Amino acid sequence: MTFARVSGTALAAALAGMLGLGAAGAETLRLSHNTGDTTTWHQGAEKFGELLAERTDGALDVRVFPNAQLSGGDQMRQAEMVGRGALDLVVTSAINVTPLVPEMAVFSLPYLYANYEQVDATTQGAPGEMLADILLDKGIVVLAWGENGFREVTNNVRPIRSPEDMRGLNMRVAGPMYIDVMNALGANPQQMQWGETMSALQQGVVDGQENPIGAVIIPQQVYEVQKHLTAWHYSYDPIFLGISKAKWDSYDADMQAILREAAQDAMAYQREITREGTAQGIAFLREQGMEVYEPSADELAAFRTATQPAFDQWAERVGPEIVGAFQDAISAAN
Ligand code: X2X
Repeated sequence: MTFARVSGTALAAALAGMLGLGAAGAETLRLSHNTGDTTTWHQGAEKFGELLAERTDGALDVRVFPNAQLSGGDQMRQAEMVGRGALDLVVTSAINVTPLVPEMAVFSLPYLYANYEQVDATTQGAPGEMLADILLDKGIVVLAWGENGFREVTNNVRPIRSPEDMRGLNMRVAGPMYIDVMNALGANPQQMQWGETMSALQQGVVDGQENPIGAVIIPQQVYEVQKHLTAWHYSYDPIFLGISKAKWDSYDADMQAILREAAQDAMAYQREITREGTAQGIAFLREQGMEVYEPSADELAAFRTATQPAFDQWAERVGPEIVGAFQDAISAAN
């Protein structure tokens, strides 16, 4: 019995196809993220691909898959998939990684941060490195930190001015820590994929949700289905651009340096456009007909007090060493 003869070139092309290599020997990496293709997450991911293609003369490029398509719509599964090499790259936010790495909840502890200087002192400094080290143990190399942002609450029932106003509201939340925060406020939290949230809001399955203005609320047009927004800044959520360690280890030091720099530049761009969108965001949302409430310092203090039990519970889960390192960097940045 004889096998059909295959030309060397055809065989190489077939192998290249199996390995994800393009015709010119270029490699296309797959990047998964869990928001729509209009968000700053997506823009940051696309920027990374552009910079990488440019700086490797086309040897490496990136295909971006939005809406958690590559993890069957499950936004929390992406990190685990990257960790075991089933995905090359991920852009996701810290809260989505908490089922795999509970310490990632540190960033989002209620009212941990008061401003962007404090944020940058942690995500762009040694505290961020502590988390990157833990993720490395799970097979994920963090290349750069970007921004989802300060999460603001929206709903269709009433303006939220005090913790009491949250009582009894059915709130969609992204992850486990927010369930405890919402419970502390007397709301009824329900964990749901972001991909299912817009229709749940539209149909009244839930009354409200919480997300950052510049990265998500505006680009995903949450204002079309929500009446009230309160800028309570109750929790900060960073994103990161990560690569599977298996993939990372397949490159030499020069290529790794290009990957890391392209990621750093892309996430710097992503943070910048997210902050710009957020700064202009409240005026824009009012133009769209939303009622936006900006709490006073005293009102913010009341929210902080009401969410303290969830802070304490999760600070314990994260551990004093990490929480302490974050708090020290935050005090130094004041
Ligand atoms: O699901 C959300 O709310 C989002 C998009 O902000 C996260 O990925 C945490």
